[in-house]
Amino acid sequence: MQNPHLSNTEDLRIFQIVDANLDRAREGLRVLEDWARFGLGKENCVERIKNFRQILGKNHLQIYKQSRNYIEDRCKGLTHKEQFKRKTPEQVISSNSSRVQEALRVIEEFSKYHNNELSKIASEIRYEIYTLEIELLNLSKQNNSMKILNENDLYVITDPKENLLNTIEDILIAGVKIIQYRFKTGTDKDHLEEAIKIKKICKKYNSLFIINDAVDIALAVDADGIHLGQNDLDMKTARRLLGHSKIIGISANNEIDISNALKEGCDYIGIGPVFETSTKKNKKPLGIEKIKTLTKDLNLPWFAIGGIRKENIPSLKELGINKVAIISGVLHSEDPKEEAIMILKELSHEN
Ligand code: TZP
Ligand code: MG
Repeated sequence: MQNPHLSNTEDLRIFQIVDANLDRAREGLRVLEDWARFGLGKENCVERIKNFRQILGKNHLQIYKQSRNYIEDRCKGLTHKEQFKRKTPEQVISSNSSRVQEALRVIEEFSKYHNNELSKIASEIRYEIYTLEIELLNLSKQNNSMKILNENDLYVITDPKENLLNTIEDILIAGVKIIQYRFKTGTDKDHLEEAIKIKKICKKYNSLFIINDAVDIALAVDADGIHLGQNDLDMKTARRLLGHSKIIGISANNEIDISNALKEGCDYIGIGPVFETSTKKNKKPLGIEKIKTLTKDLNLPWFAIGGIRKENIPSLKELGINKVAIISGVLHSEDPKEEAIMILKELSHEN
């Protein structure tokens, strides 16, 4: 433990550095832990962070704590203006992860010669924090998307039409917070270009931007998520490609589709068609009662879809179906903006 090459004052200075940085690392870890616990509800992350905190706590020896009072720290209380700029939980996660990483690096360097075990521990935890930071940021991003899905009842899906971009902007102005870009014909090149433009508009209105089917385009434009049908890429592959920051929605038509979607860890489900619809002519409508039965135990966001328009929303609401996904009922109405406003109003009525 003692290094014969260090004089007593040098010892104290080094112990003081280690002490300050153990405090720093433990405090930063506590911030990350509380976000993982209260912000994200991710038990696995909480346990990992707690474990790091405890290891550092156990290695926070008395000699370090006692060194605190010997040499005055003239920089105590100094702050940096960047500290006051942090607004979002993501910024807090990033800055506190850096704080922990930096503190651990300092511990690693300064304890190498008098406490090699602590130096190694600091190095190991530092590497783990790099991974954890990305995980927490991804989970936070997904959390934000889930919040929008949970809090909004109207999900509008696009269909090719003239002036699509203007229509989307009108719908967003009306207050729609979830847009899915859906295309069944055309070239990837055109879709990519259009997706970039739609994403930009969605961001402007703080709305969720989801892409139908095309995982490659979702990745290319950094969309918020993907929506997959039963014949598209499977959930597991999509998750592997997209990671945990994106949301994945699944189309379901029956009990088996729903139970598979849940098992595979989808984030929301679109269930239908409820009513007859020219957008999906080959699918037999399920009817409201069947939708109600299929969804009775669901506790993730789900949207009824198929043939829904302003006029039939009250019949859905009567049975407690409050979240809907619509294509033609908005996109191909005479005035999509006005229609979206009225549908939102209809959905918000207490029944
Ligand atoms: N999935 C089930 S029904 C449907 C999809 C994509 C079509 C919905 O379109 P519309 O025009 O709202 O009936
Ligand atoms: Mg599909």
